[in-house]
Amino acid sequence: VSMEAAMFEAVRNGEFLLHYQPIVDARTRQIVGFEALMRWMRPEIGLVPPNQFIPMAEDNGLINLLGAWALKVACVQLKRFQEAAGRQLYVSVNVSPRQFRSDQFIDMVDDAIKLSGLDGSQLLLEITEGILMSDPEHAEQLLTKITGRGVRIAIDDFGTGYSSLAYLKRFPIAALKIDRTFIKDLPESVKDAAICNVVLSLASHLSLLTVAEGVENEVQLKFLALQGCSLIQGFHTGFPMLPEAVISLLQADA
Ligand code: G
Ligand code: G
Ligand code: MN
Ligand code: NA
Repeated sequence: VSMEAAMFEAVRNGEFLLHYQPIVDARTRQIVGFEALMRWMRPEIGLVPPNQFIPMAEDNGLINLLGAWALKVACVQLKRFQEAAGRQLYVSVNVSPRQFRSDQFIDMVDDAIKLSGLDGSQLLLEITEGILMSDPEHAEQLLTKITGRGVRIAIDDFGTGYSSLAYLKRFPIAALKIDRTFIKDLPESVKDAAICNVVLSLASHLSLLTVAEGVENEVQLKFLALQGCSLIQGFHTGFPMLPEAVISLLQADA
């Protein structure tokens, strides 16, 4: 069977799952939230990473179904995480271009919030610069609706797209996620250090949250914390993990 046929079958068989990667406060190192990351568990093959199926789901339209599912599951799961932690957390969910273009997207967000009973402010949606630039009029309208629910927007892979800084002025954005490519050679790389420094300064002046992605060691974390980065996500502070592992971690910590 083709990969595409296998995907449709997989949706029916419930073969998709979400891993959750901790996002921690750069100073206190306390977990403040999680990014939900989709995986496909194929029988007899194993775990398939998103870069091998998201582009296909984007092409064949399945991403709308998968995305709606991920949104609901992540919100419901966050409720359980909060119970384990005894405090408020947030969940960050990736939104693909096709989902963002869909007229049903705002209803999916509303459904996920209603079903989970979360406050809108506990959901953060990650979009890329390209999504904003391809149809700014639509983006502006949809983002106004989304942020009207209290839901926050983060720019994923910040600095890697083809866009101008003007969109930071135009759109209601709450957070910048600094792409891993700018983090991995810190602090030795003079260029990466300069880029991070400027992005963090820009974000601070615009009152935006910053999340450094792909932080893999203590030196990188210290460097970023010192430069004023608010939040850290990476293997150094937590791998993507199954919900049961998240709950154990939060209970041990509570
Ligand atoms: O976990 P991993 O590094 O393999 O994820 C790679 C990328 O796959 C993420 O950065 C994200 O852009 C994408 N991705 C992961 N989960 C989802 C999801 O639920 N929806 C969408 N649209 N993309 C996702
Ligand atoms: O596209 P997006 O930025 O959402 O991708 C997040 C991806 O990055 C996830 O697939 C996750 O598995 C991966 N990731 C998370 N932390 C690290 C890290 O510290 N190092 C590396 N190499 N990858 C990471
Ligand atoms: Mn992301
Ligand atoms: Na990213």
